Amino acid sequence: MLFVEANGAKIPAIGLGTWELSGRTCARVVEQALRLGYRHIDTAQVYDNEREVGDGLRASGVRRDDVFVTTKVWTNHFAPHDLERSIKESLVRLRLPAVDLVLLHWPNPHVPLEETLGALAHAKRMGLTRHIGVSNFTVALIEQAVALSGEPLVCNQVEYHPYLDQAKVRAACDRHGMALVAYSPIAKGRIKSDQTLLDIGHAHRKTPAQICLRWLVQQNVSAIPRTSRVERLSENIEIFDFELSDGEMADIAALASPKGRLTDFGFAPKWD
Ligand code: 1BO
Repeated sequence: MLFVEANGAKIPAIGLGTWELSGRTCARVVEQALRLGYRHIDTAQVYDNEREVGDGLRASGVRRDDVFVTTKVWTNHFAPHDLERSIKESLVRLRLPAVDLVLLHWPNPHVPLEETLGALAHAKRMGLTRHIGVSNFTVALIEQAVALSGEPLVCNQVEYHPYLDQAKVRAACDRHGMALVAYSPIAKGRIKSDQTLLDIGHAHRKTPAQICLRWLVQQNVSAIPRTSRVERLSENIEIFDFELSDGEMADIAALASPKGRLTDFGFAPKWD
């Protein structure tokens, strides 16, 4: 497994996303993923599955220290005391003394960012998490966050796949030594019948999903594909035995379109 190194963190290049996984399915998929070699699991308070992620982690038999666990604080807990309390509640649900990374899940313009980041840095100093970061932040918000944070921010987790150009956000992350972690990296399955990805996949004997994930990892991005199907877990991790050429990388980047974003909400920031 390759790692993406960022401001002191070593983030496995492929992780398991757990958005929309719940109950026994979630615990089973997490357990299987870890047995197959995944070492990075991504959850969030709002996914309502931290308990099952913890169950899967324990059932896998994989040593806790060998797994990079991320959770995210929902925006209604951004007031300083709430933030600390809610991280402690996440740890109780996960049944872990600390996680590897805590992210602010989305920007919240109603709470001063300085206060939320102050509380997040404090949570890190208290040992509740080894690293801190943000998610769904735009370039302007990254700049503000970096200037305000008392501890290094190790990543910005955003939607990223071949249909969505994230060059500006990637450049901002690079400038500040932060990793970009890609959610929805296979565009919620929309890539399955993409002719460009099928053609490139044919040349490498790989599926379009594997081509997408390889394209991300080759940009030093960490990707967290989600699946509820155990058979897909192996497919998503078998991407370290081939390399895309510069031309193939460019052909995949050219698939981006202004309508490529799949996850948007009324509370989302004005995207770059
Ligand atoms: C509302 C959740 C978006 C992806 O983490």
